[in-house]
Amino acid sequence: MKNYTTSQIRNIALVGNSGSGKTTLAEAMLFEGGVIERRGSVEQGNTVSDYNEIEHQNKLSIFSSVLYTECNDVKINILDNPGMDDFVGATITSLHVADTALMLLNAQNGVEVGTEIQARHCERLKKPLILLVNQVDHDKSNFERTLEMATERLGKNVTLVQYPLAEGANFDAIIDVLLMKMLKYPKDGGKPEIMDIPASEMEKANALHNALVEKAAENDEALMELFFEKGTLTLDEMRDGIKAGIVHRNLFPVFVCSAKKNIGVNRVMEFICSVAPNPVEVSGMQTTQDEEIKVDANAPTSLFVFKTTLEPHIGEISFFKVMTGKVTEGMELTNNNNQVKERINQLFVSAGKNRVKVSEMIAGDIGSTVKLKNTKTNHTLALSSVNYTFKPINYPEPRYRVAIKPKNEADEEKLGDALNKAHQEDPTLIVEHSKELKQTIISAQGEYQVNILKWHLDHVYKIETELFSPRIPYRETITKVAAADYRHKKQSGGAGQFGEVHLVIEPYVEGAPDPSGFKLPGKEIKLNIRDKQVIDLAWGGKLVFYNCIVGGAIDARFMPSILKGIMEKMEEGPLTGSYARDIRVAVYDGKMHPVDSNDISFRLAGRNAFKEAFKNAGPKIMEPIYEVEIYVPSDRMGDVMSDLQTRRAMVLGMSSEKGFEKITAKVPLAEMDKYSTTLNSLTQGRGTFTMRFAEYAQVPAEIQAELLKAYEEAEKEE
Ligand SMILES: Nc1nc2c(ncn2[C@@H]2O[C@H](COP(=O)(O)OP(=O)(O)OP(=O)(O)O)[C@@H](O)[C@H]2O)c(=O)[nH]1
Ligand SMILES: [Mg+2]
Repeated sequence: MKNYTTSQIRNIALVGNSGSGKTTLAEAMLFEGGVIERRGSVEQGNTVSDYNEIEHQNKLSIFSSVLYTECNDVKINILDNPGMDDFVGATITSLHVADTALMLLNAQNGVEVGTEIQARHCERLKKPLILLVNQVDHDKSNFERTLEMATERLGKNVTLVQYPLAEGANFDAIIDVLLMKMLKYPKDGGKPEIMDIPASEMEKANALHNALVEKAAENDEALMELFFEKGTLTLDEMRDGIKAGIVHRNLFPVFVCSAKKNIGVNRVMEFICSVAPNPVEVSGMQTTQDEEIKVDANAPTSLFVFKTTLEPHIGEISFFKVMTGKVTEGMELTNNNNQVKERINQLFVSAGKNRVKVSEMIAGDIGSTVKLKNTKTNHTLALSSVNYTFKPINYPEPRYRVAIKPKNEADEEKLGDALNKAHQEDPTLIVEHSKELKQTIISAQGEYQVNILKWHLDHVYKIETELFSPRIPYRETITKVAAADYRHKKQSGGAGQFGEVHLVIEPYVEGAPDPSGFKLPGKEIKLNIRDKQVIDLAWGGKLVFYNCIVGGAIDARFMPSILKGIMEKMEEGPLTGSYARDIRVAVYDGKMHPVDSNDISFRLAGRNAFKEAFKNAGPKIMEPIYEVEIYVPSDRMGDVMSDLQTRRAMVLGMSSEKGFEKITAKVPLAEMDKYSTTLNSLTQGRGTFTMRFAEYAQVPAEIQAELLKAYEEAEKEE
């Protein structure tokens, strides 16, 4: 392979709804560029991009893949992504390093929910966008409607460059209003014959051409003046104007094709080469210091590692984008995230699982290397004169939780390892061993994603596992004042144990003054605060501990033991064993024994006094509440709303957004179990949602009763 300069590189991410034809298009692009000699198909499971067995079984993309092709002396790096929202992590990774997004619209369906979601990610990441209406050869193709929907969603920047002369089985010619030519394709696609536009289409083509000229001129004042002077622009002038429009997202040009029949693909590639921005012409990447680093071949070498995969027989492959300078075989670089030196022994250009060895790569290019020991996704590798570190890629919050355990306890460690690797490959799979819930919890984007993980555990790692509903991280607290005295006494031969603690507890309220005393039924307690400790609990909330002992009833050296005992009970709450929070405790009296009092006696006395008081202090269970944003197609709104009603949801708002309704609601985590699956079936896969933790709130009385009962039964079993 030849060495390319930065201006000869284009980095394109393929995005679009699942089934729009991204993988099929990538295959045609590789074929057109001469990288492969035969085009495979998704049906036959022999495309370059979908090379994993699990992708063949499912007949869709699950991982993103890095591919390349060539056209007019330009190297196009293609990042083919899964369209399914469960794998959105892959798409976000690719968008992060791509300079332009090529968004496929399925001419059968127009703008679909995946289109919608991915358009939003492109918007957020400010990625230039080229639109490609695919499947125009399909009998259900409806180009006009697709265009209308795209304009409705993306606005007036959507600008036609091409339209099909005929759709469906007769699709073999494209009117190109940038070239002002008709491209007529042979039966099996490939290179078109360039012809004059037929007279019958001339009026329409002229009108669209003028609209395109105007749009191109809009982005450049000099061009605008030229346009007013001459009434038109040359092809090169238009290309400059269109490029400026694309870079600033003021222009989303529309192309048409049939990826399957290889009609129109060649022309899109040519447009990418001649008009789409090269890596220097778009914004750079942010560092952890919020500095922007633009692609620059003349600066000292730095690379950003955006993805790692595990390949059988090879091990870990690290994919990177060269941000500055160039990388050469054998170069020694420093990992700026952990200061470890890494040697780049081999450099590869990838086309799916096929790799071509190269000796160097210039800024802007995308490549891979193997056997980096201490470098992971999101790390920066650079020459020692470079001191910045690139910001890690930001992924959406998880929306699906599940608990996992090995069927065979001996596999515990092996499972931990495998899950760790899975997280490396897909950062949206988050694994946590929760000490609190005593479960290993996987947080993910959806059930489908977890099923794919399970398949890998079964077939690749050969670990049998069980998935089940995860516990909810409840919290316990109190709602009123209560006191308790507890005497711990033990005399069984030898040394005895003795400790007595009198304490009073009340709810902690932010900003409330320290208590001076309490009037309780039949009892008045006066408090004389000698010491106060405010403890920020690791699980949220506070514990305030007052030492109010007078007259040496309990030695100061036993106060830490009492606090330790209370903390033990806070960690394993008296109601259901969940963490307790937001409580003030005042120890105001007690008794000691000159010989038998020791640490353990006071720990137990403190713990049991606290437990007793807690039970009389109007104890309440609190549950995590999430703020959920749901996007639903308008016609499914009713079903989604009635389902929410069964989930104790509090709807906060509703708004319409371009054919979709957005519902914002607060929903208890306990009611969100498998919500992504339910929403999928309620909307035939057209709905989507995000969720993030909002607050803890008291559970309703009937649910508290159920939880208490369940805990008692579980305790009995143990
Ligand atoms: N008729 C027709 N079918 C197409 C065309 N492009 C793709 N298909 C078919 O549509 C289906 C989905 O194509 P893929 O290329 O897997 O779509 P994708 O966008 O990669 O899908 P995901 O990987 O799930 O995101 C396959 O059966 C393809 O053969 C096309 O231009 N015309
Ligand atoms: Mg695909």
